[in-house]
Amino acid sequence: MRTQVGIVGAGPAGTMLAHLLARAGVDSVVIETRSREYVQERVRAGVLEQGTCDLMDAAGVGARMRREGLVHHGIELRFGGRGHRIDLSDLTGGRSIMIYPQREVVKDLTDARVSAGLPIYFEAEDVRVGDVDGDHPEILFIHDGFEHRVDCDFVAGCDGFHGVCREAIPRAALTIYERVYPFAWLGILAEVAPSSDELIYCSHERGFALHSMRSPSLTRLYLQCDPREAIENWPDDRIWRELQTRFATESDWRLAEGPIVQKGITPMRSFVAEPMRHGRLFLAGDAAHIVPPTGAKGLNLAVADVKAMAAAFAEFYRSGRREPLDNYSSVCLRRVWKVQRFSWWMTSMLHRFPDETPFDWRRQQAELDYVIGSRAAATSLAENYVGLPFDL
Ligand code: FAS
Ligand code: PHB
Repeated sequence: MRTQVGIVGAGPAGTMLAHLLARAGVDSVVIETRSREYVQERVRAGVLEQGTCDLMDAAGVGARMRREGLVHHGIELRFGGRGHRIDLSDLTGGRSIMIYPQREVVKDLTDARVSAGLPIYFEAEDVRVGDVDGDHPEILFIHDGFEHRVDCDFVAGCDGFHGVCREAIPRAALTIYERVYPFAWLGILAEVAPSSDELIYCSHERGFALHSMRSPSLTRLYLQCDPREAIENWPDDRIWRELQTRFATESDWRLAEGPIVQKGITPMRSFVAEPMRHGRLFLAGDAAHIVPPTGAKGLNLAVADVKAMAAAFAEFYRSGRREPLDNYSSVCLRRVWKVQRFSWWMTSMLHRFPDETPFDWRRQQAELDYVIGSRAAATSLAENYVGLPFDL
């Protein structure tokens, strides 16, 4: 088969790119290794930046998000047994965030793709990309036992950190920047109403903890743990005990507990592969970069990448201009590195590091105290958290 843009991966990056291209009249084919059910059930991100929500609206897929999502105008920083609200909307001229699970975003975009009868292949096997250096890139895969080849003008690598597209770029052509953190997040989904209306980022001497949510009846919680931890060592009662300890305040505030329906451990890293383009292969999202989830940026950064990529492809097919395509990597990386900085800063401020000294702990507490006491510092956190403008 032939198409203009072959898209590998049907996560947020791949499905958003396909949708934006379709609206611009650019043909694409999406190839995904997992089943539609798996991709739509995977528990991942939960926070959408204002810009992501605005793009969902503009792309005609925001209706359910607006109905079911939870708009938040602030977050709490909790340390020293006390909570301090950061008024995101007051500090950013009315911008906010939306709690709307990544899997719902992917479901909305996938439903739109399938409803439009546009090609998307789930459960593809042995996916390979070829001739990305040449003029005739192709994607090869097996589906329902048959070999398929997609001849394309361009390939979009939206296949995540463990995909095949970044690996198709000669190692000598890439510069890799990476920082692996000496801790991980143990995350749970609990069938209980959230204990707070907003997210709570908690710095505690035993480690970081985060209270988030998925709906008025589903709480999402994380606690910092050793990256070598096995989830089997964390029975439910141990998880709740540790969370209660870390979230405890001077008042009698307690975390509401309920049945844990999902638990897992996620490693933490900062990672960037430069450039995000090689020949006719363009990388987006986790295929090109990973941020520690402390800043709630992974999904939003993927969306920012494909917004730029879709515009560049649309301009190429409309006018033949190649400049936006040639500028794609540098345009994305300018935002990527600002988001890397913010995610690293939030992570470094809120987590305990095994090699830290008592000085580091006091410095971290002072940084938190500065953020809650300075409008300038709180504004810096807020404008990054709600999302930097796309056209920065
Ligand atoms: P994705 O990884 O989401 O999607 C890539 C897709 O490509 C997948 O569907 C995969 O099956 C498919 N694929 C892989 N190899 C392929 C191949 N060879 N051929 C075809 N398809 C292939 N971010 C946050 O902001 N907040 C969070 O709380 C958060 N939690 C996370 C928890 C976990 C366990 C993980 C792994 C990530 C988390 N993230 C979080 C980051 C996450 O949300 C990503 O940033 C986001 O999924 C990026 O989207 P994509 O770039 O589309 O990559
Ligand atoms: C989540 O709800 O999964 C979430 C929220 C904020 C973060 C990370 C994860 O910073």
